[in-house]
Amino acid sequence: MLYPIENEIRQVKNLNGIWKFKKESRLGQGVDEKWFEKPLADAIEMPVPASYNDITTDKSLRDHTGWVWYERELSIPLDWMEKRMVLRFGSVTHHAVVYINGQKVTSHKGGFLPFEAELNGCVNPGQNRLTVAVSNMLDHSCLPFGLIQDANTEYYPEGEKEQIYEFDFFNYSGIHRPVKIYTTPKTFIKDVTVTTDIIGGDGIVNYSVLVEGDTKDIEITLLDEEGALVAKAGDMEGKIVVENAKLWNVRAAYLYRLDIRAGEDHYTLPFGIRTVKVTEKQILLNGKPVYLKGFGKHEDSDIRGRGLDEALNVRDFELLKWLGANSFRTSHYPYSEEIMQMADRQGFLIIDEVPAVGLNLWCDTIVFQPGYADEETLKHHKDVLTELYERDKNHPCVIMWSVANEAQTKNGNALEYFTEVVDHIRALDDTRPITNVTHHSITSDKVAHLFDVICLNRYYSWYYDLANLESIYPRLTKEFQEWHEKYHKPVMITEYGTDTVVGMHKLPEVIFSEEYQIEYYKENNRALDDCDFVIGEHLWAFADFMTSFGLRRMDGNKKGIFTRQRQPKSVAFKIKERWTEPSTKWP
Ligand code: BDP
Repeated sequence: MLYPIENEIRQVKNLNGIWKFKKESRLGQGVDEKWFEKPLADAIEMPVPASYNDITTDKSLRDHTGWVWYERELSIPLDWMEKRMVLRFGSVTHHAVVYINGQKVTSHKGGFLPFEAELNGCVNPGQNRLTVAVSNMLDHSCLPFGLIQDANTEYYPEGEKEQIYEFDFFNYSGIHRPVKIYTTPKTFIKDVTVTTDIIGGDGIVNYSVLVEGDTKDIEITLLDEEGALVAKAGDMEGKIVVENAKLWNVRAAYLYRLDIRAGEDHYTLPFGIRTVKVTEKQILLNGKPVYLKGFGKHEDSDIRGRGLDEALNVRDFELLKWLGANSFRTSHYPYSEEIMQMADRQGFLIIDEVPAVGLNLWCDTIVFQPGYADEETLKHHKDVLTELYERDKNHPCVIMWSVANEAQTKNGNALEYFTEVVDHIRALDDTRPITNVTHHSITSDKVAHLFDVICLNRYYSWYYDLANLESIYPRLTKEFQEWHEKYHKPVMITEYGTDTVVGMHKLPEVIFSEEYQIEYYKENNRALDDCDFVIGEHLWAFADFMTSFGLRRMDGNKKGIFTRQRQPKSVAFKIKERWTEPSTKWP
């Protein structure tokens, strides 16, 4: 799905800002009372994009399970009526039903990917009413996977639902990414796919353009970063050779542009020329080994929750560069398109993950039965992979797809389930490696052979063998060796960390202190340095983040190298040393 752009043909109108907002007080109230038919009564104000949970002082809204309603005026310029008009949501978490002037125009399931609706025939010139119903309920057919049950009526208001989920981040909800209307001509460029290869010093650019409507008239121009002409082509699909190509490299990005004119439409796509390959011990970018230094992250901050925040994103990238990081994983769901574009421009390598997080952990099995992951879950898993691929396929920053985080991959139908998942994504994209991030041991996991890289989350001396720092080195080296010897694939640590309370100092170190976090990483990194098949280290986590409330979570997860406000804990300076001064052995 193409990102909306503006040029002399296409226009974009941003609908971000303050919307009207109302929470249902019983499930189904909005539809029963037809809230979409007239302006929302007794509404409050709500910013878009943002999670709604932390904006007000209302506890029942923060913890709400069910539907909320958003509404705003939509003004359509008269001259747009002749064009094709598209309404586009960057993401709505997790379900959306969209109405214009009381008529349903589209719905979408899945909280982290964009969706669109054509507006022709649904809008009038001048003022219209846009209403969006949003639900945060997660059941077995959703990703993330969840269960919904009636809340205990003795202690909860009548009819209240309780959401059970098995992932360690707060279920932030709302309209999380920009809402836009854009125009195209009636015959329009619907899609563009670019893949690249390198032969000698030349870049090979394979492209295909999908046009909807009646035109054979197509002109493709390949431009370099300064806008100078590199090559021209005149077919809907083809191969362009870029002699002495400037490659897109880690932390040294170079973006060409494919400028497409089809009929009256015009679209420009930035892309990079690069290859990604995996050998038995390495991951190669443009034929050269790269060691991944970075994090598992979250889209998460004070007040706006998971809502897009450009200031925060720029700050995060500045901190990544300050540390000498070169990569991150979109744990545990696809991040905004704006983040992916920033990574393209700045040369960060991304492991792009779908929201299959905590899949069936509590059931301990995948059995294809109602209430467990079943055919509906699998279908949605494939749909989300398709949507992610269609959104992100042209981003050079995406070097690997991750199909799940800590899914149950040891019992029941796990092998059957994940074989289908892997076949699905491989059929869509044969240019990128695929991984599954696992917490399982080598003896319990049944699916590792399906993937190209073994990605392991490991918490020795934290969740296992707490406070036994001496156990880390022997356990990690032994275990990593075993994985590598069994599968002959590169291994990467995708999560390791300790909850650390900023400002808590203890000598000698004790758990939760800043000193413990330093000693913990020191021991782990010593082990990683002694395994030559390890292709990277992603610390858990980049910054502290909000979770659901529980005795193990004091105001969220504190495993950040930075605080939630993006200030460094002591360990950040050690990591910076490790990642920026390769000759300096830790510490
Ligand atoms: C891992 C999960 C991650 C958690 C982390 C933790 O993948 O989402 O936040 O543990 O407990 O198992 O901090």
